[in-house]
Amino acid sequence: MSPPKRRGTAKSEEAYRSSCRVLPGGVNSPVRAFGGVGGTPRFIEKAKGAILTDLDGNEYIDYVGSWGPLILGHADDRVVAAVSKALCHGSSFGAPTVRETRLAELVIAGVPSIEKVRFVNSGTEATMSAIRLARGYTGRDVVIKVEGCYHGHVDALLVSAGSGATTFGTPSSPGVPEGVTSATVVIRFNSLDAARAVFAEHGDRIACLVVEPIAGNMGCIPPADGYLQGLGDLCRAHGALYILDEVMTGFRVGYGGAQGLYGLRPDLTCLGKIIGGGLPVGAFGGRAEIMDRLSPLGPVYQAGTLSGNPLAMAAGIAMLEALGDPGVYNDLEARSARLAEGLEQAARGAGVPTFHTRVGSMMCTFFTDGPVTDYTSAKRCDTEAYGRFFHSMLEGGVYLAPSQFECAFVSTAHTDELIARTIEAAKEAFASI
Ligand code: HOZ
Repeated sequence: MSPPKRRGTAKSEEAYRSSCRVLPGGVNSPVRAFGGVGGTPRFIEKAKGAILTDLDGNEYIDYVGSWGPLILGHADDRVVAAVSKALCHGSSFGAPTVRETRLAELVIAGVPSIEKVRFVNSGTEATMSAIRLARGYTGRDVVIKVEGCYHGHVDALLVSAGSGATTFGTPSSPGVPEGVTSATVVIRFNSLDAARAVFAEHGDRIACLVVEPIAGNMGCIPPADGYLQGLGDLCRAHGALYILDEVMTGFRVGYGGAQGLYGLRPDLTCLGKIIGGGLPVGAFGGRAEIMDRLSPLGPVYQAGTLSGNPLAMAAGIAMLEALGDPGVYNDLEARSARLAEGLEQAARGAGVPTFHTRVGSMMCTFFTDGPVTDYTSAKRCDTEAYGRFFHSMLEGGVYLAPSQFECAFVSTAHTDELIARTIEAAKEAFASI
């Protein structure tokens, strides 16, 4: 591949001016607006493999990968063929298809804690519905949420910690009624003591605890040894459901997700865009006895015209079939390790204080000397330094997340050459800040 083309940003700037006239903030999801790093978002024209091309014709090695799902890279031929074939037969029926059964079988085979699954359209829908199901199943209201974990824009989870460790949270966004978050308690990530305290005080009222097993929305923060097992034990001891939000980690850190990696057996699991090959999909699943409380078998209501959409199911089947080759994960691990080591050495070489985390093909460079183990330590990062690094990388043809508090994702399309080029760009970027 020839060096990334640099052609200015006039077309992206013009596109952004136009979009700002008709879309709030010019975007349909806030982080895309570059608010965390400054400057003008690049408008994407197309992508193939690991390369994004913007409207001006600039090419970037992409480590956002649509925020995680594109493990095979952009426009993977197998996924494109499956979606094209499905589209020729109709884009939506609002009636069952055998593709839904096939994708469910693949998900269940890959994630042993899931006996039955329901497909929805996004990770947000998955977590929202899993919480409703947990409340319906247990007949309890209280939800425990972990600080810094993000589960989509679900009202009950847009919540800031209360004044004490075991007090109920307060809304973190206008428009979320206090009545909704008043049944949510927020605890610190990686602190079993915090979880124990909440269960000790509210144990018989707790419907569920929801957590990202590897935090991916405050940068990438791995769980401390025994933390996730400890949360599961607490849930079991108090009759609460243990919900793992594997929207980012499912089929990413291994075919069995984080639960496969750490040997966990949650009651419910939320999955997202990965199982739709990058198309709009979410899913939640778990023990049959719990899932059967969903309508039409049970009383807990959940529905959607686009749920199990044929295009998304076709993409998901192609994706999971391709990921079924264990070689994929060995390959991803080797490439990701090379990149992470290269970035760490580049930062050290330039004398920039950073703390690096990685689990499989998701990773983060925190602009702090660390350690980063939870939301409080993540917030210590020098976000302005990250912004300078981000822009220097962009200029060098590398597209990172426009926020310090997101992960970098490696795909099978990131060749050795692209990784080497990324490390060279990082050396220059660290030196320049
Ligand atoms: N917060 C989302 C990623 N963790 C943003 C998704 C998007 O903007 O597409």
